[in-house]
Amino acid sequence: MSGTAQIGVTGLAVMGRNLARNFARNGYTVALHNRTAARTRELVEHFGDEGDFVATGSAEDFVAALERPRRLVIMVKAGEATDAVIGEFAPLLENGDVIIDGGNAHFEDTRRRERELRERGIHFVGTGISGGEEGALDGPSIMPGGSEESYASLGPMLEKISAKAKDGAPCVTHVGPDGAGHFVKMTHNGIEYADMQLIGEAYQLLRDVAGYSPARIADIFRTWNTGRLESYLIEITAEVLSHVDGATGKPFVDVVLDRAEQKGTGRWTVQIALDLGVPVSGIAEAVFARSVSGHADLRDASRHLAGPAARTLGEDEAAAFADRVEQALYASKIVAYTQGFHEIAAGSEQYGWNIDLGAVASIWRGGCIIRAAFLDRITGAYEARPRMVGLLADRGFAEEIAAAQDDWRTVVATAVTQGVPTPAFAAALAYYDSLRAERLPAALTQGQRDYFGAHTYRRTDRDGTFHTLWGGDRTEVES
Ligand code: 2AM
Repeated sequence: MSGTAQIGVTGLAVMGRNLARNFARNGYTVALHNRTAARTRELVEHFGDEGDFVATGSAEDFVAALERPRRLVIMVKAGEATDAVIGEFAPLLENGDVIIDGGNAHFEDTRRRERELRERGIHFVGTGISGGEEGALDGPSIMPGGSEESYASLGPMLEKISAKAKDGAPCVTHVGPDGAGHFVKMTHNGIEYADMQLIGEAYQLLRDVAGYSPARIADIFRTWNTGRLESYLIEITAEVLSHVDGATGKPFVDVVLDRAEQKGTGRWTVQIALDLGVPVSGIAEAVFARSVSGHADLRDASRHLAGPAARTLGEDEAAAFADRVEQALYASKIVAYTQGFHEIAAGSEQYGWNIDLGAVASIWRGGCIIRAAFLDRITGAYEARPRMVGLLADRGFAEEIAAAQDDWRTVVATAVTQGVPTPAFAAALAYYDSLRAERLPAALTQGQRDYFGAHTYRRTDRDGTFHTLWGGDRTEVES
């Protein structure tokens, strides 16, 4: 016999609870399950009036409560717990049932789980869910992987509970098979790391070079948020910078310990980029910047390492500099997204996912943290040229960067001469200049490799592989 619940959620900590409530508020009957029964009871006690819930105790009761094909969402901490829960439920499921993993799983784990369950006739949908607790409840950005067939049964429900972009479009798309959804969620977080680091560097420059107070910088971010930089992150930056600490009366940003963590997805984005050979220098610098911030031992050096003489700008100069920082931030942001989308394209190629990059940009417009106005432009650029390698191949973005580049260079140069660390701005600019360069010193690198290790080289003027007899008469031999 089949139950009546259209979806079930197991793992009812805050994310699972809110996702279950979101489904129920949208008219679905939701079966509930949690290892510890108290959480299930609490959900029904506090939110039972929000919709139709079927509270269950045992794994068997949970599975029995679901209509077929069963749709079962797992919301537990990514890693061993996910495997434990799959191991508990899979034996109770039947052909065509769907397990959805909404945790932040590594896409390789998702690929493995999908393969194992497919062999047993069960669909496994690794799903990126972005937007935190609030998003889970009110509408997240959802990045599901898995089979076409599973999306046909699950997609309409996800579309209902997802965030909606300003034009009303649901922030969910079937990203691609097996691990594609979790891969895209990982890269989304990597891009987010870069975005946040770039904003942090802009703030530091306005503080240390322009000499502005946090409150004044908050006003600048508010102004920027009315233009092309409009995004959730710029908006909340203004809120954080204008907040005054209740206990001390100081700017909040001055009383927060300046050590950031770098967990899971940001680090994975860089690790996988190295495996795929994709240059994500801006994202990598963002991860490293957090790492540096966390090394109290290294930063002890702040007591004895010398910097340049301080120089303060006049009022007019400072205002002009602030405008330049906006240009630098925008140009660097285009580079960060270029690098992130390149990684998605490379993953798609490597694993045969056939990911629609424009669709990915469009589902980040609501629910998640990125939520930037210029995502529409990215979607448009990929619609025009689906095979485009990087956003800089798009004429519109290239023109904007060209217009920004003088200010971008001035800002990076100023940061260097004034001793303000801006690793992500500088990495983004170096990336741009590398793409622009007609010749790169890789030619010299190849020469060195051939000299010390006979690694051979190719020539610009004819085909073939060559080696120079460096130890002998330095003639060239074809190899
Ligand atoms: P709990 O309430 O019984 O601790 C986040 O930790 C969620 O994942 C919680 O709902 C938690 O259940 C659940 N969870 C964590 N590890 C688990 C496991 N090994 N098996 C089942 N549920 C687990």
